[in-house]
Amino acid sequence: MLRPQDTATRERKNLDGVWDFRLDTDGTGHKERWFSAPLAQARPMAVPASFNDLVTDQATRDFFGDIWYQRTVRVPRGWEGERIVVHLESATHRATVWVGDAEVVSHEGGYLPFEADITEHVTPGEEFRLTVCVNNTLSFQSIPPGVIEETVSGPKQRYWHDFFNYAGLHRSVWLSATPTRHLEDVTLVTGFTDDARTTGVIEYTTETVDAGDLGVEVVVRDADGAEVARGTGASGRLEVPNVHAWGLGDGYLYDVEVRLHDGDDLVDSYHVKTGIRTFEIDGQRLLLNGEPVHLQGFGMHEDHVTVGKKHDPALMIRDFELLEWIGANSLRTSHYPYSEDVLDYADAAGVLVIDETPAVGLNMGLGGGIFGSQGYTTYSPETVNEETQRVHADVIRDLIARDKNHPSVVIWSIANEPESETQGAEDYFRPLFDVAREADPTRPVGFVNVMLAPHGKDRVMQFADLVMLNRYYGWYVDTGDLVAAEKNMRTELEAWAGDGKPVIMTEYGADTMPGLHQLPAEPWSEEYQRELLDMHHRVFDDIDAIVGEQMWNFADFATTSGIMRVGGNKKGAFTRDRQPKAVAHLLRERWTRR
Ligand code: GCB
Repeated sequence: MLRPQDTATRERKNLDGVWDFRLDTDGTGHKERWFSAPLAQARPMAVPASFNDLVTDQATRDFFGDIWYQRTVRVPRGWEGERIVVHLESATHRATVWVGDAEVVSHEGGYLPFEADITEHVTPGEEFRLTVCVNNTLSFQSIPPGVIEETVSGPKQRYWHDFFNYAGLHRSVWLSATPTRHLEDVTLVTGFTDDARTTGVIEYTTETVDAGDLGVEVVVRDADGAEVARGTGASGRLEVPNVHAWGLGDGYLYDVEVRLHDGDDLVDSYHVKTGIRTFEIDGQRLLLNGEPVHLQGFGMHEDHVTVGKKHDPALMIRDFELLEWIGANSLRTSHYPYSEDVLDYADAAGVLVIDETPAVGLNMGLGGGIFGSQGYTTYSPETVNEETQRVHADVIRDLIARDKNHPSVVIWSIANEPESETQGAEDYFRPLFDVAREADPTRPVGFVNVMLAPHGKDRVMQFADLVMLNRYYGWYVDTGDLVAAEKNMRTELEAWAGDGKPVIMTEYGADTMPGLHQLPAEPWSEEYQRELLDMHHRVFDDIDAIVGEQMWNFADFATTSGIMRVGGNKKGAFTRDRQPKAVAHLLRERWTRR
């Protein structure tokens, strides 16, 4: 699947705006065929957006079940003879789509795109009714998992991840036209011919549909539009002389145009922007273009006031401006794949990305106190089981299929803080690492380890190319005692360092109420957050194997309500409206100095 694009042979029409919307509170929508008529009792709803924080009543905000969206769409009259596709960038967590009365696609997974060929259901120049039934219920067979529990006030959705279960159509919806004989996929792998990295290499493979007798041509242009390489054939290897390598803060991109042609006639054209770089693990170092690199930055969230998980270019730009201001060179898409626009931006800005699946909360042990639920076994036939594993494998493949060509993406994280200290964990994860490596043999694969499975107890890290750790010394353990925190953390990190793999601290931090000042510093104060980070940095600087530090979190974010959270998670370096806490200045001093 290729993302819709406007090219010499393709066109797209954006379907964002205000749609009709209705919660299916009685669960009757499918039976009553709500897709087959204008949606009754509809209210207006923004697309894209999470619906949850646009409303004022609790029942709607916390609703789980079927959520219906509908609008009419006119097919551009010039699209006669084209293949017409409806493409949804994100429907959280699953959706079914109808064109008129015809069901055209269903898709599982809330943060990755899907599409349907609707050519036979629509007529250029005419309107059709587009209905999307989004479902946001989490179960033990969804990624992320959840469960519905009966309570005295009725059924409640429970889950084990620490961010609010925002739902809806979170990213753009497109109608697009491609030629019937068309390109279906392009894969690029880049490198250099020589150690001096003067000549770049782009290896490409293409997939086409109904294009047996057509030629494939690939043209590479530099950032000024000058042609620098050209090749023919469905796959090949191109050399780019005097290459401008992609690097940190230097997101130099080449435009790779793939052309399907019938003699002199252009049949299809698709563009992929790529940077030419290598990224590899060498012992305990991460090498970008052969040079050691130290990751500094954040685990983030797609999370904003009012719009929830909506992708919004203005809010994205503010985030990247702050990342640049603070000297960050990397981010993790904690805890799900972000909008592709974010990766495009990271490509162009020269920011490194650890790209994560939505596999978060596969850990019933974490329930104790924090997320409020105990009493389940994580891996069992009734809970996270083979079906969950199959869904998880699909999401790994879909993530890699979507993001494989982004130079910014350097590491795959296949899960965040799963239970990883048991035999069940070992059995569950072993094949998933194979799935990731088969889908992309070029990038390191890892998962993010939780404090409950420290060095010596964890049984999954053996499969990973590198060690990624979330640790809360000085917060969830050794609370308020940074001396003990430092000692304990050093001991654990040194043990991990002894395993010979690079170590990235993918989370560390402390909840902090902006404006709360205390001397001596106490937990929750701005001073304590600074002291805690200072302590961590001192330890990181002493251990060579630590090649990355990503503070938790970039900004404060929404969570479920509970006694552990005050208006959401407050571990941000920035507030939820993207203003710096004191710690942001500390990070800026450290990261702009390096
Ligand atoms: C973690 C999780 C993250 C939480 C964080 C916290 O380890 O990975 O999702 O938000 O801790 O603040 O508790």
